[in-house]
Amino acid sequence: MEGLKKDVIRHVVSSLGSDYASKSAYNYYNALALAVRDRLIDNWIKTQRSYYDEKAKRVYYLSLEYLPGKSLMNNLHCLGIYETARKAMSDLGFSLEDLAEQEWDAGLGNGGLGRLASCFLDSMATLGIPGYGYGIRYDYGIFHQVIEDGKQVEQADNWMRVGNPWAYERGQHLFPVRFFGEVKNWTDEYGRLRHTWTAGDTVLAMPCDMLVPGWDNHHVINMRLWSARSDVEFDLDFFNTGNYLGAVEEKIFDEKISKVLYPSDQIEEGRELRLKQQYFFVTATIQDILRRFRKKHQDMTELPQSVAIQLNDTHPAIAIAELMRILLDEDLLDWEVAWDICVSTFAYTNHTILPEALETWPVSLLERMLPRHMQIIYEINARFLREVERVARSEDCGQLCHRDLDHLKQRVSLIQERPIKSVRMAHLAIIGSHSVNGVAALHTELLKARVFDDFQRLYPQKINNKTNGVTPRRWLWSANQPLSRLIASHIGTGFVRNLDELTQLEPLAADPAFREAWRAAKLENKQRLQAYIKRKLMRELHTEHLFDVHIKRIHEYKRQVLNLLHVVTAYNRLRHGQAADFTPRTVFFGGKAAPSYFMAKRIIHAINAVAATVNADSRVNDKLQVVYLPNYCVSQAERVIPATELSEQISTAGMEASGTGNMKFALNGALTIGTWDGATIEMAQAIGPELLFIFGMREDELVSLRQHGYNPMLYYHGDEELREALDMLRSDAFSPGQHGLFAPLVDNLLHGGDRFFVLADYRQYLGAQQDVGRLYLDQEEWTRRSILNAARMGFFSSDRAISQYAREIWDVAPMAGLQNGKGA
Ligand code: CBF
Repeated sequence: MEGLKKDVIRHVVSSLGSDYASKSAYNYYNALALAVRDRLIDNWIKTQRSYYDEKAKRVYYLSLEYLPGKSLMNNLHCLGIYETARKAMSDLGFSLEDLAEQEWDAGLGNGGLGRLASCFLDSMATLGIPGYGYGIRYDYGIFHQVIEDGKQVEQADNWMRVGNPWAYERGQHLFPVRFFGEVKNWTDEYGRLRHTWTAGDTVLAMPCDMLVPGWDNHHVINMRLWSARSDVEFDLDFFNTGNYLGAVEEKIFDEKISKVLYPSDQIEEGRELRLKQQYFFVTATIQDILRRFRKKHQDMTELPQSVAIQLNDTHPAIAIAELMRILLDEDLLDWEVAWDICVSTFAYTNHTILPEALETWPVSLLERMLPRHMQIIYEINARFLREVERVARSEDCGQLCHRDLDHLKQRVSLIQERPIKSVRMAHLAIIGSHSVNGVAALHTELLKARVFDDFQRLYPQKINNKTNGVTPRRWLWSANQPLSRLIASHIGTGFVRNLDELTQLEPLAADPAFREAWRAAKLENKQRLQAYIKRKLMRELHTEHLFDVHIKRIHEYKRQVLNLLHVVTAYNRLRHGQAADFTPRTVFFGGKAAPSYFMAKRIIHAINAVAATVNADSRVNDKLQVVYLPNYCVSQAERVIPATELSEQISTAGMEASGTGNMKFALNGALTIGTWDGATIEMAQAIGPELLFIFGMREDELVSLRQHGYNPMLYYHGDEELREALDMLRSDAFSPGQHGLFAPLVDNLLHGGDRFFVLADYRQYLGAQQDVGRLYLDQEEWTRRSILNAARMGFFSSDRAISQYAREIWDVAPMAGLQNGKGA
């Protein structure tokens, strides 16, 4: 402890240039972070060296998004120095919790996809997999959300302003990134046509490394994020003519590439700068991977034995064309050889079946920005379509393909002709990878049967499932110390590394003393949340209420509106005196809407309007409260999830690829009210469906309902309570003086086809909520179920997911000496 104290003081003085006697929490947080980083870097160097020494096959995880959140507490726990740090900082006059508050939440992603990437890096580090995360160091992460007059207002997330004590910026290792220009053809000595791309513009990519430690194993992996740097500091012509601003203009223009994260989740905006970001990130990464590979290898055909590249969605899919370009134009390999290398190296994860999220790029844009890549894509397509024809004519594919060959070719082509001629990035990713995986069982089945059914027929082995998982280090141990300590006192700490050990809790569910202790831990978390809400929102929570939580991105398919209709109905019953048996509850909502997503923003507004009305109504507000949590982010989730009793996972069946919030809640003992969707299905199967509140129509039932003509008006006319709730929303009951403010929401349901079947599931949802309320009154039974939920969540660890990727896709093994959690 004395050593850590000394290091902290030294950093306050020599790294931060401050007086240690002036007790600034900000300085002490930074100094502590630097002292922790000192303790990581030796192991990081040893880890990286061991990969070379052992010629380990490496895994590169390419993701345009990460959501690491805050690092301090997690890193202290991984290093096993949490208690030491707590005491050391207390001796220096600080509470560790207060210092941790100083850290900026690193929000380099939109939601589930980015957070999954961060969980996966944590698991690779803990399992000793030689892994690297690659991404972009955005200067501005996901916007900061404030709620003003009930509406979402976006503010810039200037997280770099205060520096980042965790990162190493490596300004001496810059990689060139080229755009535009032209392609010249030439003939090599064997008479083969060759191509050289001379680019118009060049930007530089600078690596910023963030260290990701494993749990108690001395294994530290790297998350390398690229930051754009101009290759011209000043344009001297401008400078000499006295135009100082002109001189820096080009620099600013170049560095714009890594300025800001695109804040849309599952909606593609197709902006030129976004494509630039993708290629910038991809080419720097591929150059770095090949640089490392070439240190030990000359023969490029050995690449797939040494390197596995996982594409996190299609955002980095241009990497396939980029690797082909390098192998063809720089290494001068033949097409077939280069293509085999690519397909054996790449694997692709799909995270959504929503059509609006499947990326396409206009051919005209690609031809201009990346002319050589567009040529390569055309060539990949031509060869692929010839192969399709061959397979379709063969017996293997059966009559189905053959009969309809032209249509089949149009459907699977990399190029879509309408509405504008574009490249389908998912098709590029499928063709260029040896594995395509979905992220939950139902999602994968839908990929095979609907979204990529043609590809499933063409490549029956390619599409596979890897159900998502979450890291128990952050989402149980670090986020929920009261519960973790209780668990550890009964079954030891092995569960942090091997989540299956939680099954040992099962017999304890029958023990009244353990149940009481479990409830006490939950209450402690609820009180912690109560204090936080008081500080942030100046609101008093009732901790005896059922805490019912719906936090995630705001999206129509996630159906926050269905929850809102339940709230309005409960409000009506209470004020009409029809709810004598109502179980008091506080309903929490939280989440960001894409700034350009009109309907999602209006949903936020409606939730806040309903909240204002309900909370101000003294007839009901001791029984029903509604809280909107502004600026939902990783660190907020870490506070809210441990305090949650009811987890809302109510997306339209078939629409949520997996969900990972659902896993975090159950792991922390919340009961789930949910639909038969995403990984919630597998959770219900693992836990026992009777221990969750499952309701609503299943995916195939919805398909048939749609086919037979779904008419939302029938539900409206047939259900008095539903009609009352919708009419109130449409009128100005929640928006006094602003008649029709929420009419777009209601019209969308009644006259817009209710694409996500909110009305179809309303009545069943109400029934399930009634079951929830009833069960909550029986605290012993509620607690028993809560314990069993957590106890059966072992499968949903990201360690299990990563082990499956390693074995079944990447063919990599953990580093020797680390497999049993022993440090190398
Ligand atoms: O697979 C991780 C998550 O990705 C999404 O968030 C996404 O961005 N496509 C999905 O919506 C989630 O279902 C999924 O858990």
